[in-house]
Amino acid sequence: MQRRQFINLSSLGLSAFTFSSFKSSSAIRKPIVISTWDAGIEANKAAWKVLSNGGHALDAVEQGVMVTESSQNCCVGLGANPDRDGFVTLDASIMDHQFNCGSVAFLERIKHPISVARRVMEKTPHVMLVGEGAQQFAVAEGFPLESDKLSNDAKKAYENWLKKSEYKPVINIERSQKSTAFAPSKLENGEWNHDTIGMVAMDANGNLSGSCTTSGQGFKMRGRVGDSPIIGAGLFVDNEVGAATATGQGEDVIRICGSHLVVEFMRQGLHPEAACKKAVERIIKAKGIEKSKLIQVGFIAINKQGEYGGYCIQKGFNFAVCYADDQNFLVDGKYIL
Ligand code: SD4
Repeated sequence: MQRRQFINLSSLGLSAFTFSSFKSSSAIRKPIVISTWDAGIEANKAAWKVLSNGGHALDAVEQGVMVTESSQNCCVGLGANPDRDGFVTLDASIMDHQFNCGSVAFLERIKHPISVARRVMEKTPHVMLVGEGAQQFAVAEGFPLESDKLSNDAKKAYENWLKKSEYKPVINIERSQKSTAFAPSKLENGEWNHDTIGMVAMDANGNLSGSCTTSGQGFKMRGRVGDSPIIGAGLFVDNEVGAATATGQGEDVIRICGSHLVVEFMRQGLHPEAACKKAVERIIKAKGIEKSKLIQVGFIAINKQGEYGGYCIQKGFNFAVCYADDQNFLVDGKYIL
């Protein structure tokens, strides 16, 4: 790191972090589910149904994000923006409390990649299937092959994008127009960029699980895979410690094995929010402040005490927290830059 950058980081207090600055959210709180962005509110409701009936965290995180995969107003699933060749390709991962995990990447024409990821975990000797092979497996497992037609919004966005064909991820695109002015999920010209939901939960038995599903970044290169299906990057669960998931610029999450790093920071005793903050700092340190200003990455995490937290590079990230029938609310992620 250059000296100037180091000085900047120091002046921002990045290297002077103290645990005491993070208050515990409460004593042991379970069940609990948290998920990225404001689409997380609806997803949490489905997850909470499972958790509040004594169900397993694994079922909760699958059913929770399936809501988002099906949603017409959210670009996680098949209605999302295509890659630059005009195809929607999906990535997803799931992990339980015993280090079992499964993922799919570069999957086309399947409505619920998260459920295919779970089947990979439960029915194959592998962790990850991609592309054609993942699709073949899904079809063999009874998942219907959906149309490859783009949704109306995505078609418009793609036609618009083709005019310049510039790959320019837009930060905080995931936030809905309703929630805040600074980050509309749909741009005025009808363009969508990328969208993801990551969810981590602890059930009444104290077991943790997590899920992450995405259409990846809009207008990406064909074959591009982000962090979401990469265990340790977009998602990680260690039932002794906690669980974490990531959103934002996947390449930068992969570079630092982000979600695994967050869990390891929690293992060292950090509160989930502090752990997320340190992982964000790691990205900024690696990338430098100026380049970091151009991207967004957000992490969320829970620990075995049912404490939760999130942190991001810059203003605009939020996450949904649910731990009771009448407690499902959005939290603005604290940010560094
Ligand atoms: C990716 N991390 O494919 C995902 C995108 C994302 O909110 O999280 N969008 O890089």
